[in-house]
Amino acid sequence: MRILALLLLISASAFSQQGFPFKLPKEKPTGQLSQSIERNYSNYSAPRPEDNELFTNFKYTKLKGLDYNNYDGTISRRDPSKVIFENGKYYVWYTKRHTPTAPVGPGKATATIPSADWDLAEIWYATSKDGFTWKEEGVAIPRPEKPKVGWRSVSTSDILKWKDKYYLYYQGFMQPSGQRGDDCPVTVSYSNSPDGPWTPTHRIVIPNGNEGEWDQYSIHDPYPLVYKGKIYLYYKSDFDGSPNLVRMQGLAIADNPLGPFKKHALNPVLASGHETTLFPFKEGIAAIITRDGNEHNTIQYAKDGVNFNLEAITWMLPTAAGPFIPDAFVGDGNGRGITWGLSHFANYAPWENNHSILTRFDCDLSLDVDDPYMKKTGVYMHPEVYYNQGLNSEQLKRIEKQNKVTRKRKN
Ligand code: AAL
Repeated sequence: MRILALLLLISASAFSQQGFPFKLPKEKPTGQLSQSIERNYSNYSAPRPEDNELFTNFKYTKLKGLDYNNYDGTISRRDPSKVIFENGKYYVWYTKRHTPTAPVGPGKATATIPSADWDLAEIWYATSKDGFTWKEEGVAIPRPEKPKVGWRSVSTSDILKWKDKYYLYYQGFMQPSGQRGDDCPVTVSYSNSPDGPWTPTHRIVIPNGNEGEWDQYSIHDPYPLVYKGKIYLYYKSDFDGSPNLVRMQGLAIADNPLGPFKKHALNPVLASGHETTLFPFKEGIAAIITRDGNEHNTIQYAKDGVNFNLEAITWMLPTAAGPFIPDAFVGDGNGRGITWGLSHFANYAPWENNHSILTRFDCDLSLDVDDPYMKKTGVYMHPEVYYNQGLNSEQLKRIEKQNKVTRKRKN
């Protein structure tokens, strides 16, 4: 009986005699743990962020070589593709808008004046020797004539290399963005060389969902990877119809780059995120989740490319990131991760000059790099960064109202 009691005591808590150990155990301690400690061991690949391969900070560097017309809003570059390395240099594709004015909203848009930052846009590309200085090479995908898919705008592209051919997937707008919503399907062009010429299919390759389905209006941010010998193309849709749209990501899988793509039965496979960035990691797929949903500002991982779990919480994540993924199209179940890429800063100027700029980001989400500067959890921000998130006039009014109530109560 006494032996049994002793055994029970030992199994109830491995550290009950001395309390939680001073040296953080590398493995989950046996015995009863608080929910937080339990989660720290069971939800994350390591109990310390420094050892968590999917935790990182992000560092940003201004790009050299791209001109923005004095940032007057007439030139915008945004939504970079993945970066690939071909012919001794890095390549990136992106949405470029070069219009007489900045966007004016759907009510005032015309055949030449854009409604949104990505309206009346084309897909351009640039190359670089070092990833910091970029040379704009020219247009890859111009807008086709009406009524072909993308006649109003082509935007938000991403690249796939498959059997020595190149495929650019992109959003094809048939109306100014914002007319009903940000509605479009996805189309594809292909080429024998990253320098083009590109042959448009003029076909919708990822169609909108049926009426009443979550992705009935928009297929955004097409993001192809090669995984398990197939093309895994992730995409976003915005839905729910409320002014605060819900954004989630789906997955469509194909054996052939021109389709047919079959939407996954478990769609949406990611409940959070916007312009989601994915890359092969170990035997699965990792995702950088920004902005939208309960799990924004996290990095997630799906061992099977479908069922994602939260692996790290971080901040200042790159918006619409297109990383350099050396093994994006290998699909051998041994993903090595990423260390840099391009992303964008939207709303770079006030509304009259509204446009976006491309930027470089660096990180350590790689199994082959160990950069301690990327693993710090306490990053210093100048107080001005906080004050820039100031209260608006409506909020100030609300506070004044509350003050009045409080003052009355005291009297
Ligand atoms: C971004 C992307 C898509 C949208 C628009 C341009 O947030 O999700 O590309 O259509 O904005």
